[in-house]
Amino acid sequence: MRLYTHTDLDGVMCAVLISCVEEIDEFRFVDPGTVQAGKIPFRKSDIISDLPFDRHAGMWFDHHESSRPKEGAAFEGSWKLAPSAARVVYEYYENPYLEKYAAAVEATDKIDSGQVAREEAEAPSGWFLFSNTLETSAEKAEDDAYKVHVIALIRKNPDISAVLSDARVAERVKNVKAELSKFAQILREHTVMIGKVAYSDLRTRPDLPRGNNYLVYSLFPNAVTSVRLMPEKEDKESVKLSVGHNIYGKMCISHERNASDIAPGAMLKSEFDVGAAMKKIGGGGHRSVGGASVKKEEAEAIAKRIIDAINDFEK
Ligand SMILES: [Mn+2]
Repeated sequence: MRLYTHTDLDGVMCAVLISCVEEIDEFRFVDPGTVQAGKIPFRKSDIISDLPFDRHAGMWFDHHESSRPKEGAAFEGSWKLAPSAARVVYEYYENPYLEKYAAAVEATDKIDSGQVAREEAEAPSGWFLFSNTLETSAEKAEDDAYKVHVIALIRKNPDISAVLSDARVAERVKNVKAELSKFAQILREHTVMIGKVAYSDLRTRPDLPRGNNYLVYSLFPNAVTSVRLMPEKEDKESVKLSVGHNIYGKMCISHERNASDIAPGAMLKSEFDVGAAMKKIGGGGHRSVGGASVKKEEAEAIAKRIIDAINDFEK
């Protein structure tokens, strides 16, 4: 059997769990878009995890709202609205043998649902640090081989300090840390606060090292929202616009804004609808995070308009 799984930590953890229970001969790491495009000739002996559904495969595990199956849809496997697909797999098999992976699944839940502490964003450790080693600027084949290696490693011993002390993992950890500190420095140099928005113009930095999306809120804790311009890798005539609300803002519903459980002065999570704003300019996303690809010459004006709209909304 072949397992098609996502390229991130959740995909890797699904592979760990499924390969303990099923006879998996081969792992393939793909992006959701590739499955959606119908480009993969799935067989009945294939399993899919943390990726969209394909009726040709034999079994499917997922947790994304966008893949929610229709009421009464028949398929082997499981879909649940859970913090991670690994959690869906774990609960589906209910196998005592998998219990030793409980802590790893819990860590995957947190990371896959974006619950990353402020300190972790700046100085990653444990499972979050490990998750950052999975996708690098290396060739895909090299990343894939690394994933196969760590799947075997975690299967043998899911203790994160043991995983991090493996030589191949440690090598990548060193690079991740170096890239993150370079990224932090560039972010500081190219970000300004405009009202309540942290605006990062990274268009002149095609050499941008890998970082993470949480770091900006750690460096600019007063930002309600971040707006970022970045060079588009494939299309030199376009610029990537990303908008996201501060993930450390307190969640609350409008009419509960004065609720007593929210400390005075605590930052509230913005309710400005990012996805809707991005849709208007040809992009998309969720309520709290989204993006669009915009023409190079219009990028700055569009970014400024969005920033004004957010600041107006926040008043
Ligand atoms: Mn996932």
